[in-house]
Amino acid sequence: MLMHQTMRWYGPQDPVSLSDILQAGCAGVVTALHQIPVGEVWTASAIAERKAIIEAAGLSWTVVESLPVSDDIKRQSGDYKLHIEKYKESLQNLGAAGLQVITYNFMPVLDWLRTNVYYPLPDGSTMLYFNRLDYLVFDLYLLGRPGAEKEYTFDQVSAARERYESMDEAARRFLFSNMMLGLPGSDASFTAEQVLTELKKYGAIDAAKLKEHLYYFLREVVPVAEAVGLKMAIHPDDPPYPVLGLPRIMSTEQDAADLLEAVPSAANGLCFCTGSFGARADNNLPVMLHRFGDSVHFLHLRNTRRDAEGNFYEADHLDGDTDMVAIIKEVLAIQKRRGLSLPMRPDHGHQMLDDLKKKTYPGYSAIGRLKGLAELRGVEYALYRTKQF
Ligand code: DNO
Repeated sequence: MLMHQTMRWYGPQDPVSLSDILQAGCAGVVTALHQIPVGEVWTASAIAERKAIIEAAGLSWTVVESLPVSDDIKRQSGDYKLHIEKYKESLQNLGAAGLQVITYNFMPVLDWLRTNVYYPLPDGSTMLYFNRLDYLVFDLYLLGRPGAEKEYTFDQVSAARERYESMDEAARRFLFSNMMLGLPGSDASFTAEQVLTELKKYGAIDAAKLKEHLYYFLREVVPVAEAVGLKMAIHPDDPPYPVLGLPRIMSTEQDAADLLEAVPSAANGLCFCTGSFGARADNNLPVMLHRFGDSVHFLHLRNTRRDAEGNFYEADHLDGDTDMVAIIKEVLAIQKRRGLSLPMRPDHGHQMLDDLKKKTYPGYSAIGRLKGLAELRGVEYALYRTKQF
């Protein structure tokens, strides 16, 4: 059994069309109703409308990415109980429409973080990059987060100061807007004050508390998912450690084990993102995939390369620190054991060739992702044909 190949599609306004995705060899897309505000119900009609567009293009839609969890739910503040009820209603509607997997994350305030989403490679293509020193510049000087300097060494703060002073206004603005891309619905329109206000709301919430909130949420929604035939798949933190003073609770093997133990159910599982978990040297990805194989409902396959300073960049899918061949071998073994095809997407891609003339969502180029997908499926096919799993 081979993986169910998909690409993420951001909806009708995505510059990468359904036909592009079909031509890349995908059988389906993963998508979300981004137009519905976080916390509101995904109605049966809105789901049916999106499904019809996808199916008319010859593709299927079985995986939602993401059904977002509101910050109220993450903090257990304000309307969180109402949001949970609405989440359940969305799950019921999605299950009734035949969807199978729901991806979500539990990262406070910000989703993924990069310091440069157009980092140039020597061959002229570009990729996503996280530079630790630029991150410090953002935290200390662009955001000016109160108390941040206490979290870094004297040398780190002076290096960041030096870097900040060497940057002109345009470079500072560029860094700020790149860091803001992981804010839901933002495109650099957030001010430092607004971000600080959001961060402050998590002041009293540490990792243990956030885990409690996650498990509370799951105890509420997992029975509904189970009843309507859906599987919940949490996306790991990206990068996989605390950022900007915020707790992060899905970064390590232990975090994943805790989640599965806290709410044991076939409907409670993981979106195994090799790129996110892989940005941390103490995560051994083939070992983790082997351990959690029965609870993996969705795969994001991409690769990162780290250095000793804590920087990482998004490498080619078969390059980088994660042994992708070992991962795909394990996926084949899981699929055989469970008798199913796991949905996967080649997560992120470089911007290359004609991608460079288009404005796509950072990481979601057509050709760059197609290259990644083609390499991954080549590996899978070769291992499958030669029965190496
Ligand atoms: C980044 C994505 C994440 C992911 C969410 C899931 O490219 O992998 O934004 O969709 O964290 O909720």
